[in-house]
Amino acid sequence: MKYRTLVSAAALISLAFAAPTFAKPKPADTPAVIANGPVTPMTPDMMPRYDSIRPDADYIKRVEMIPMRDGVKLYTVIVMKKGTKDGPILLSRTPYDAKGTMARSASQSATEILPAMYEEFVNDGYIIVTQDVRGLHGSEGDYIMNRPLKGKAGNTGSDDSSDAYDTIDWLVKHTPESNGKVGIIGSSYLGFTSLMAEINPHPALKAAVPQSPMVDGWMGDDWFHNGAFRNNTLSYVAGQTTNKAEGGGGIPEGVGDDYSRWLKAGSTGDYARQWGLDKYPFTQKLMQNPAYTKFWSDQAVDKWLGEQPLKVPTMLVVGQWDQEDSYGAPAVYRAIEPKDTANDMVTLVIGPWRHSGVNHYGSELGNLQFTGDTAKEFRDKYLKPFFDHYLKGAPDPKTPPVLTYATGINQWQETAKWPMGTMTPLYVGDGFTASFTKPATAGHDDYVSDPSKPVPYTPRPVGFDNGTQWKTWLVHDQRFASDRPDVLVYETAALDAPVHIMGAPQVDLYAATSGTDSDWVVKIIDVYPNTSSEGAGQGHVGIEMAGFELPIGIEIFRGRYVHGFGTPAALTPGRVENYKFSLPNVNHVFLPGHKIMIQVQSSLFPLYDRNPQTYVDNIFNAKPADYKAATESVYRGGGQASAVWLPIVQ
Ligand code: PG9
Repeated sequence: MKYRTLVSAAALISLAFAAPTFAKPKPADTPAVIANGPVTPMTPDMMPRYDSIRPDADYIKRVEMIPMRDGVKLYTVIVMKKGTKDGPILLSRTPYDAKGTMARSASQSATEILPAMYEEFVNDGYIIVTQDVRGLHGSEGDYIMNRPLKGKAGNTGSDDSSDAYDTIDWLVKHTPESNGKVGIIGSSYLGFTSLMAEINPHPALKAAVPQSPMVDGWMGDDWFHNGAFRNNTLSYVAGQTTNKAEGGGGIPEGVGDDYSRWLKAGSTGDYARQWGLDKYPFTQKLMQNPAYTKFWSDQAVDKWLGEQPLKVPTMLVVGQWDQEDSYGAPAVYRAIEPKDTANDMVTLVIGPWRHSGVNHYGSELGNLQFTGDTAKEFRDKYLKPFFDHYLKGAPDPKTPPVLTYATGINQWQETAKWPMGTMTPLYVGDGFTASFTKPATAGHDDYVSDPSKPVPYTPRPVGFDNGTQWKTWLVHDQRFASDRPDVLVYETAALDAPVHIMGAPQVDLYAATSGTDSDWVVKIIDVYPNTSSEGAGQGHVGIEMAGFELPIGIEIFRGRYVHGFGTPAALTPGRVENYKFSLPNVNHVFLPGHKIMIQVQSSLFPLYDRNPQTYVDNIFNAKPADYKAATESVYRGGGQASAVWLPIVQ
């Protein structure tokens, strides 16, 4: 009423002051009004939801809040084809949004809403279940990054082991379409939750496939590698541990080259403070634990599994060029394989993949092309038969103890154990040669490592959020680094016979610095012949491979830990130290005509934080004045013969 009164008074006033008089609208101008028609009420128009699963959908989807033993309920999405019965359950437990994972597209087809890796399974009567881990997305409770096992690292409550147990218990009791058997699978963080389910496992858990699992975040999975910190993870922490209702997106840095942005920021702590990332509890834990403290050693999942009886058939999967978690699967394999006395419960798989590549399209990686979709080949020929046997009672597929894809000759190989081969030193020699013969003379080669001009880990512009660059940097041609004066390059003569390695090359570096701390980066590289004839039929793309420097392994080691990961100490300027560390596990054949190259440098930026090269208590908080150029010396021959020891089978 009030609104109408106001309007009529205003109308009268305006009419009184209006200059021209308006002609009365003729009847034809007036829109036709249906007299005496139904009066449509002005009621609210919002629908509570759209029922996206139509009657003709080929699947059913249920969303359950499954209660854990402490009362916390976890958001769980269950999808199966209509008509499923006696179906095995394939479970994944994720920090990356179960709801979104199980709705890849808006479709009436199960294979279109599910991640591609499930196609073979859901079409064969499997029940696909994905659950948000405690405290994230749809699940209740508080979130702790990689929540430690109860009784470890100060955790006195539930963990991903008991949450998996309670989830499986509920699923087998409340999913009438299931056959009561459960498998668990997942990559990266989901590899971690898969492993956690194997500790005090529920009796219905019959098989596990942890892929690129996060196992030891300091040694070599995600957060650090041998003590060097991985800068890209700070935005991950913000994305993962910001209240989901507030978005939790990436850091608002804008566009541009991460190399210059991080260099300008100073230390990693400076960068964190600049962007407010130091406020995040987990970032604070990272920065409070730069060394291998109990915070880290108490969370080493391989140690936990090594303390447990082996109860669940396990297939550990990792990519040969896994840029995020190359450490975990081989570490767990080393820990549990000795318990597999019949050699039929634990399998290690190393495929020609990037991180999580096993669940995607595996026919190529960067410039490399393989024999076909190696990921689907693996899923069809090995992964599904493995689950079918344990979850559906299918015949034993005789899954091999070790399955690796021999790059270079591009073929799957099954072996009884891992690693294979005989450790053989490839020495760095004078004249920047590399040879299996120990150098006759002793000496050293020097370079100046300047923290103001660190070696990029991939050609600039660097974009941590550039997915293609991030997924392929470990197979990027290393010629962008070879010509730098702060990269030492040693190479063999062209091989006259294949050199086949199956295992983890071991760095055996004798080096000194004029500073009081230093990082050492070592790469083993397959150098393609400088002709374009190489390529046809060898699984790579022709001319681009002429002279290509393909990394077969790259790793970093923070020098302060040379005498113990838990006991960092300043280096003595000029004193030669012996650095021993592992490169990733590989199956690779260096073909005749190729050369084997070793590169040595002291930074891999901005992926890894810069070492100021003067010893400070905590590099996260290094000051600008701490960053000093240093002369680095790599020793060869005599009693200090630097080498990379290769696991040669042929
Ligand atoms: N490997 C992924 C990751 C973990 C932590 C930091 C950055 C990346 C992952 O678990 O998905």
